[in-house]
Amino acid sequence: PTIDLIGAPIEIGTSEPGAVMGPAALRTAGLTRVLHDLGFTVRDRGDLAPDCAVGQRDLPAIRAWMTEISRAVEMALDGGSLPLVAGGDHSLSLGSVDGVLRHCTRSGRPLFVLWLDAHADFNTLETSPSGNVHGMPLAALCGEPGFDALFEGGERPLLDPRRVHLFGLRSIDTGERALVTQRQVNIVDMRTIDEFGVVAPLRRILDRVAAENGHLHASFDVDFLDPTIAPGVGTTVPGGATFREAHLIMEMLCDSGLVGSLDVVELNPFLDERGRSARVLVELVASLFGRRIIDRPTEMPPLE
Ligand code: DIR
Ligand code: MN
Ligand code: MN
Ligand code: MN
Repeated sequence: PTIDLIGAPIEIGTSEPGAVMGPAALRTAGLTRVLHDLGFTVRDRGDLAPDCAVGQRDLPAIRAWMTEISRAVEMALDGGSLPLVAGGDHSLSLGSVDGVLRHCTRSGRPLFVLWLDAHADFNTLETSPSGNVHGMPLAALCGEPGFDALFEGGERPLLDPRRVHLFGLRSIDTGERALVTQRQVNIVDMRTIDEFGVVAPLRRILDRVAAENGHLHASFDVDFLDPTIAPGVGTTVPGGATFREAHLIMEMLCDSGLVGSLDVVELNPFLDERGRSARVLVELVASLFGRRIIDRPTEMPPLE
């Protein structure tokens, strides 16, 4: 199996500079080596560098980025590789999910998106209190109005909001809260995780994807994690997933064999503490791609 590592050092979508260093920090923390040691062929495609400014909140520049990211992801999938997009702020998922959508439209498989994030990222230009595009990618992908300027002309495939699963939600703006309800986005919020843990809700999602022979795209925002274990992100929200919860999610995703593409986004090394968050992310990615403590039967042995 081959993994295409695609660096997307983009911070146009956020007001907090530093995410541009994310791909470099993930490489420094050993991302490529860990995957290689797990038996994968890793093709590091380097960092994408579209011909535009790297500035912040620059809408025309976002379109150039999205086109590049989308093409790189679609090409990886068409060639049978699994694209791993290392960010970069979460606006990059506009491109990555667009690329996956184009691939899935051709292969005829339904696309499901697992959005591991403290936020819903379902703001529109109208509902957004911040104006930051990293809070908008899902709304844009699902075809909410106002985003056409961000995509190249012509038809673009849209994401079905009923196949989007938010996981770990604990911060949502008033306008996007109304919108996710209206669009029937699936939500496992932190309250649900507190009550039921991560296993039951995630199993339900995975069963659904498997039943429909879907492609699962996982989009991992660092702020899904609790800030005590991952401080290196611009928008920390207290009360996030623990290391054990996140780790178990990765192991379950691995066991499911359903994940066909992955984003790791919002790592801000400038805000990190000596690479801690980057190292946690590499550990989690390793678990998603098959690192385990010991091979064991999937069922617990019966207790005496
Ligand atoms: C907020 C923050 N909802 C916004 N979003 C973030 O600006 O739209 N997403 N940080 O990851
Ligand atoms: Mn495919
Ligand atoms: Mn996000
Ligand atoms: Mn977030």
